[in-house]
Amino acid sequence: MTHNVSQQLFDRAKQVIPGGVNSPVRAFRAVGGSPIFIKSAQGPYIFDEDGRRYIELINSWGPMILGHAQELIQKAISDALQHSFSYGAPTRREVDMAELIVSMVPSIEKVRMVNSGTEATMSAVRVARGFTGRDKMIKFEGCYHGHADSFLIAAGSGAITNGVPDSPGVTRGVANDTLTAPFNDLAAVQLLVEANPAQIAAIILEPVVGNMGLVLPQPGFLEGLRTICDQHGIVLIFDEVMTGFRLSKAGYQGLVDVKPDLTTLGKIIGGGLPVGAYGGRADLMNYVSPAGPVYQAGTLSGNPLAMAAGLAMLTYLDEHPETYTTLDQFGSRLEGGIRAENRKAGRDFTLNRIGSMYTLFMTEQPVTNFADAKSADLPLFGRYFHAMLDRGVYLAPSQFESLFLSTALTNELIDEVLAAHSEALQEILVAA
Ligand code: HOZ
Repeated sequence: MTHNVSQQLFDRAKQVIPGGVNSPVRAFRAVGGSPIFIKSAQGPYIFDEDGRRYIELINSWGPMILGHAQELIQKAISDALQHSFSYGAPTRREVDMAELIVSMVPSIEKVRMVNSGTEATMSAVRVARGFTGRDKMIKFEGCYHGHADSFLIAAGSGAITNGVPDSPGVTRGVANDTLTAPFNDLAAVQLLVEANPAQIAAIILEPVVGNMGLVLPQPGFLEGLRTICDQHGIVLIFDEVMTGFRLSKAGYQGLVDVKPDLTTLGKIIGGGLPVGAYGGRADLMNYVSPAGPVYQAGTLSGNPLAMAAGLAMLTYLDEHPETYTTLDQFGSRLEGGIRAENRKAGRDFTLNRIGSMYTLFMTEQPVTNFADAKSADLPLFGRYFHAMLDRGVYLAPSQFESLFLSTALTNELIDEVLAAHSEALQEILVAA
């Protein structure tokens, strides 16, 4: 299908923006073809520059839990807008926001606002290092924690999509301090900890991974990590940039009996505006400047527009727990329908889902870690992606991402997605 205006914009973009995009996955390299350029979005729909409408299953990669341009959030931003856009000084909303986050997420006793998930994760690890006086950290293959140097080792999301899980430009020294283990492999973590006695400051993970496609923790994995951290004085960091306030009002940690020491949050707490935060145990957070010696700062931190949007969003979620039931019902209807269509087509593709997040992997083997995720048939995924796009469904342009549902969907729209899936499957499997 041709997208003339998008193609013209992409041609112009490539002259002045590296690869024509401001974030690599958007370039469609993993699925072939040229990216569609977005003009606007409303509720469950997103519209491209060529005037086409799509059902939205990316939702700004997570934050649009209530759908696009939600009135409540629009109003909060427009009210805040009247009073200027940035002060670089403390405001009432930041206090309200911190109090709300602390009340919603039991493991967070103090919280610091930043501007992105990347800032949140790099700052959280710095706190862990400052607090423990140790240099090393353990991350998991295929987990993605933003693009700070120390995380670009065996990284997921755009890094794997574009084939650079270990980015050039990261010094050997930094890389040496990042140890990696396969996700869900407690024994591997234990070995790393024993081989590096009293040297590991932090273990960081997405407790539910969204960045190698959706991968769930196996029973006992998070509990085991908690025990190892307690035994060895290691700071356990949950990166809930994607799952925070999406899977429950306390994030994924609200659904399990494991509390991290620090939690990182991102775009969701800005209702889609550029925000991040890190928070956790007060003794750890009191290490952050100016309370303590670990430096971290930012003029735009706690930006009034972002705080207004985030406060409106989180207040709504706090007061409307039925949101999570609705999201899960949509997820369940979609999962049931996709599985049924797959069976009809004779291909039992793996579908991982929790609540409103899911990934359909183009493999029939279970996906519990990065190696499993990489066994997916990527060319087949590329054809599926385009077959869905042609039928008006906007999916993430990479196998190694999660999809996100919003409450703006309806059962009828889910059924439209299922009809598109059925046709897409026939098209790509006939061609295969
Ligand atoms: N790494 C992001 C999703 N996991 C992609 C962000 C974007 O391109 O907007």
